[in-house]
Amino acid sequence: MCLKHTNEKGKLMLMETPINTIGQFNPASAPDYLPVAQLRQWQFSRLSAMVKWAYENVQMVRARMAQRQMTPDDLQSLEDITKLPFTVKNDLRDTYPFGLFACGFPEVVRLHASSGTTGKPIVVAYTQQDVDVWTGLMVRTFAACGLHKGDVVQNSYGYGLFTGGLGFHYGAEALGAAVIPTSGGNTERQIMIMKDFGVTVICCTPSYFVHIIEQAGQMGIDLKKLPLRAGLFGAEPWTEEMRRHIEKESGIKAYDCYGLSEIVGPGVGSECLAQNGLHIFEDYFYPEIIDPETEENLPEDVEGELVLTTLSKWAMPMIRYRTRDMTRIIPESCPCGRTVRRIEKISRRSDDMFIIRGVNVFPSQIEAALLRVEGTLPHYQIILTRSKGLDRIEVQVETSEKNLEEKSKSGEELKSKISYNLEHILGIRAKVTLVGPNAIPRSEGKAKRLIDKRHQ
Ligand code: DLL
Repeated sequence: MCLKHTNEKGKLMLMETPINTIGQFNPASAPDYLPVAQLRQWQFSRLSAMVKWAYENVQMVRARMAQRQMTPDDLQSLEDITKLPFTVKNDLRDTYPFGLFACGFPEVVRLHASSGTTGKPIVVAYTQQDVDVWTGLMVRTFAACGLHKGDVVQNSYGYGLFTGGLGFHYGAEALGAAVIPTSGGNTERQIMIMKDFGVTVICCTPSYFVHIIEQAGQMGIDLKKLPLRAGLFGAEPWTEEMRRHIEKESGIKAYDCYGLSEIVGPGVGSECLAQNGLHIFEDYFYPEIIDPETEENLPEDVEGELVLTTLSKWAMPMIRYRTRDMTRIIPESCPCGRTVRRIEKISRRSDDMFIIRGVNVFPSQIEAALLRVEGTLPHYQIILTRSKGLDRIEVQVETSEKNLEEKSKSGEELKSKISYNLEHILGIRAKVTLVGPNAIPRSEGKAKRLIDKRHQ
């Protein structure tokens, strides 16, 4: 299945046979069903090549392995992966923008970006081969959820720097489906298109689909009467209760899809028709579960933080990336026959990142936005609510009594400066409320910045 390929720098790369020739995908022959022993062999040979590539081309990886007195030759088996150093989100921030790239232009043909922990985003890169592999992974995601050539896919994930839009788009086209690239927003128009174009599959965040359900109700449109039969939902945590609500109210099957920009975007893992855990496409991503405190590896079935290593990602290899997503590996085999292992639905994170309308937000970003504005006190609280299926964010900030006086010009100016900064840094609008000194409860330990009322 692999061809050897040498790039301009004379380095060895593994080339996969493309599986994304439009509409030619045969789900039964996907690596999802490889015998486990063969899968482990693939993983080991890809891991060895990937670590060598990263060691030779990414200064940070080389330095960290040197600290551990390691070279790629120390990897003698898959289990030896635990000897390798971790990578964390702040490594991407500290090397912003391109410090973790293993090759430059023209090999890099695509860039995406996602929220960092403060003002700057993190940047991720793809070679053409990486884009092709990603497309193949999305084809496998669609196939696992029962989609096929001829489906009409409305893609309401955001197009742009976010990986959701283009990731789902390329995959749907390669599957042989028709894609309608609606991107997010303008919900009435989305519903009109869904109805008039005979859409069979919707791809968006689960919270946005809940909003679509509500809006359709107000427009007098019964989604159950439309050809729509499946939704591929991800980019944020959602519960089994939410799945039941969606399926009951819209008459579709709701599938969970997982991924993150640092690793590839969507396409890291997906549910299958059994809707019981997400298969990780293990031939491309090696999963481990660790205790987030001790960093020790945990056995299958025990909940911990998911750590992923890319096994074929040439522009930006990721070695033992700490996702901060909490889950467990399900040890039982799946009735669908796939041999690639499943993780449980992701329920929470081990850090303070939250996701609102599909956008990742760290309280530290909000703090950075506030601190740029003179006249605010470093006391703030973030309140998340949900109304009519839409998430809303309010930032309460302490300021002086003077700014709170009725019709205070300085107060209004302050609010608009904060709103502008927040929108600029987060990319979403937040309601800003000014409160008086000491209005926000003080804490003796870690400040409680976030009050999430969305599930109340
Ligand atoms: O959210 C990629 C994606 C797009 C996945 C569309 C699925 C569908 P990021 O913006 O980098 O990438 O955010 C990644 O989102 O670490 C999780 O915390 C969260 N996340 C993604 N999918 C799920 C999911 C995309 N199915 C971060 N369930 C991840 C729970 C999810 N959390």
